[in-house]
Amino acid sequence: MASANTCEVAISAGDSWSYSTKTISVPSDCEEFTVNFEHTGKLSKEGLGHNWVLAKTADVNAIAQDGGTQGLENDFLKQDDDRVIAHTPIIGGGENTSTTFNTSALDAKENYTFFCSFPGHTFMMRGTLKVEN
Ligand SMILES: [Cu+2]
Repeated sequence: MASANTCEVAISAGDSWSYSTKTISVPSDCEEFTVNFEHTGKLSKEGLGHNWVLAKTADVNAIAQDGGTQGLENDFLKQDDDRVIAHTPIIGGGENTSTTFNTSALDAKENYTFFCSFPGHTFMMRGTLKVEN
């Protein structure tokens, strides 16, 4: 059993289109994994909001395309999109949020990408999530 600290990660984004990290590793002995996400900038969520969305890499572009028209109130995601493994709400400067997901949803052989679904951010705000062996 891993210690609680290894089953979570802190990631942030400010008033630009990038995350503080490009790679997240999930230890294979974590049953759940928590992502603590902070917006370290000053701009509002309407102006330059960010979220953290996890999906299979192959699904990312379609999720972002479908979500782009869904509005801030839906976190720019299609509601109940079962391609989305986990996501936080969109937050603005000075706010923080988190999401916890069950690692049984992850396959060590699969490629996962985390991204921001705010329109215009998706292609720059991306990183890789992998399960450690
Ligand atoms: Cu963003």
